[in-house]
Amino acid sequence: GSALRMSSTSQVDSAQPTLEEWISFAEPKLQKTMIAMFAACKEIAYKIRTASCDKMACFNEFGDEQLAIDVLANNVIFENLKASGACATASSEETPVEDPMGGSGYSVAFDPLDGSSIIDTNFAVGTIFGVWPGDRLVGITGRQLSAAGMAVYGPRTTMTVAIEGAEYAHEFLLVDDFSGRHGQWVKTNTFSTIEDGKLFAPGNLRGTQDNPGYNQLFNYYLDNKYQLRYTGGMVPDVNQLMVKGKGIFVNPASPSASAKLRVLYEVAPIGYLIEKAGGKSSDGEKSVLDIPISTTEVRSQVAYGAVGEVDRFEELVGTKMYTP
Ligand code: P6P
Repeated sequence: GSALRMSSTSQVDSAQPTLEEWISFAEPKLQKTMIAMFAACKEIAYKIRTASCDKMACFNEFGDEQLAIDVLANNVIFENLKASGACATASSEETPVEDPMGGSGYSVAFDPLDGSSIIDTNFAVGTIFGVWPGDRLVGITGRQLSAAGMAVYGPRTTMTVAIEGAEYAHEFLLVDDFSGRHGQWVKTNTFSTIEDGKLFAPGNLRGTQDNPGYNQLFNYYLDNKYQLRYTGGMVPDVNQLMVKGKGIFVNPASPSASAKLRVLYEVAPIGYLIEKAGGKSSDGEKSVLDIPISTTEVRSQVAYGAVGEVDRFEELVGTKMYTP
């Protein structure tokens, strides 16, 4: 079936619920945790647009040196989670230890600013987060996730989330048009299907040199005239699969390039979003939601996207060159 699509993201009308209206079905502490993450990402979106970042640091409109934008984003998220009262533990890819948040209910692992190496080129970057019940973030898997989300700081600021108790993934737009809904997160899309389709985002091209299976997969895409869409920022590169409702994103490991992406902070939360949006995730042999998160350091190769496309990844690339 075709993905459920609401009106285009450029128009916002009163029929579309705000985040607070939409999320009212969820368990109260999960609501608080999610609302805290949306509030943090709204603040990060503003800081990114107003800070002029050179390679080392950022300077605000008054020329005061700010913390490097990803450290700043890190702090904003910790502060909002502490203020929520619903968060027991939080852990950031920037500071990968489990920090007590003083609350109770859920624990949040996040990558505050994924793709900070492409901020200076003004490419879209994002925030990735996963919400687990309880107070620990190791000895878990993605199967236990209560919710996950990723904010996309592009020409528009959007947040794609999935949450237990609701089917599919859901996109919210941060309204920034000085209308009556300025500053509100408003629901703009529902993502329910990712079809086999000629769109691919191939990470880690070094892997094609010493991973015969990846070479075969890459040639399959070329021979079948797939559209290549890859920015080097996983958040927009994955978000396009749900918005377009087709395609595949791969970041394979190979002898010359070991697995790069962290399971706790990136791979599992995005795997949850993709599977709730009707797609498939894989580490070459199984869903990324089944990768044991024994430490904050666990990394994995990934493929996300349409079932048939990910099946092909498992068939051609699999785990021949990489032991999960
Ligand atoms: P490569 C960004 O640093 C990141 O973590 C992901 O956002 C992105 O998909 C990946 O690394 C890019 O890796 O090897 O293609 O540059």
